[in-house]
Amino acid sequence: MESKPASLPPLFRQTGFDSNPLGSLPPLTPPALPPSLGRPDSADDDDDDDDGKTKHRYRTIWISDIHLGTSGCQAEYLLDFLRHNEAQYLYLVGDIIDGWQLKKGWFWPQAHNDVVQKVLRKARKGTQVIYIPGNHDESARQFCDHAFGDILIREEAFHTTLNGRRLWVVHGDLFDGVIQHAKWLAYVGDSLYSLILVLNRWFNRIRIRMGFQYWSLSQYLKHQVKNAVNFIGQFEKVMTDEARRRGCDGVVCGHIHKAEIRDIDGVLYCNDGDWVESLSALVETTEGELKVIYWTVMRSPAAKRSRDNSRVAAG
Ligand SMILES: [Mn+2]
Repeated sequence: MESKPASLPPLFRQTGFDSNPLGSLPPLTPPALPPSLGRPDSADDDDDDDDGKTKHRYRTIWISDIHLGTSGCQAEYLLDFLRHNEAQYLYLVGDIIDGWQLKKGWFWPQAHNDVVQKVLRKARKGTQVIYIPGNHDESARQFCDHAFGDILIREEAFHTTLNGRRLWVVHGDLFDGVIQHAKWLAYVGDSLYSLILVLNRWFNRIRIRMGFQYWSLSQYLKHQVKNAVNFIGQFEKVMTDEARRRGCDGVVCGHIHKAEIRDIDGVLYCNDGDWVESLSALVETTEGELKVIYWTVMRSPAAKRSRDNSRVAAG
């Protein structure tokens, strides 16, 4: 049975799939991170000791589509996740800081800063952090193959799991262009869709008065929505085909904000989801098993405190 919702997956509204709507972003010096990041994060050290017992340990964690710098970013949940999960390898699979939005208007509450601090601190403490820029943080791509402190910046990476599976790690936006055209619909949300239904009635009333035939705007849009939903299937196919071409057993990507682990024609498709709505990560356990985890509940009072503080900062 088809269980796909009729409405467009919300993420399309978040990211769109524009190849480059703002043109090139101004170069950032130093690379891609706000200047306040240099300060010591001693406050953060305290949090860590709060609940050291509840930590989960993984071999690898992949997260992406955090969109720091936007109000949609669920930084407090991510912070809580980072506090309670450790790994030997941490991959940041693109759209970490949303340069597109920051360019339009600066939005940087404390919690967003804390996330960056937390990642830098993990890197310092021995986690191998690999940052693969996406389309919303594409200005960081100019620093590919450089290191930002302990963080390596790469356009793509290859990860070998404990049991020897070779995974191609990439954000995924570079393969949008191959796929489809109805990108404008990405911005159409549910409420806008309802508005369109109303407009459709008025539109046709006028058309008929002017002697034209009825033409369903809403039906046209529904058809476009179906194309957009279909986009996910095509995206998965293109990504796994590319992984195969690279001699890999699978791909790990983000970009479409839909966490998933699936075998597609013998190639493993893994998507680590996002931190705007699904609050998910992909992990490799210490036994080499891959799974998606959702972090939808805050675990500590410290996280709650930070959430309250960031509300003040944002408000
Ligand atoms: Mn993206």
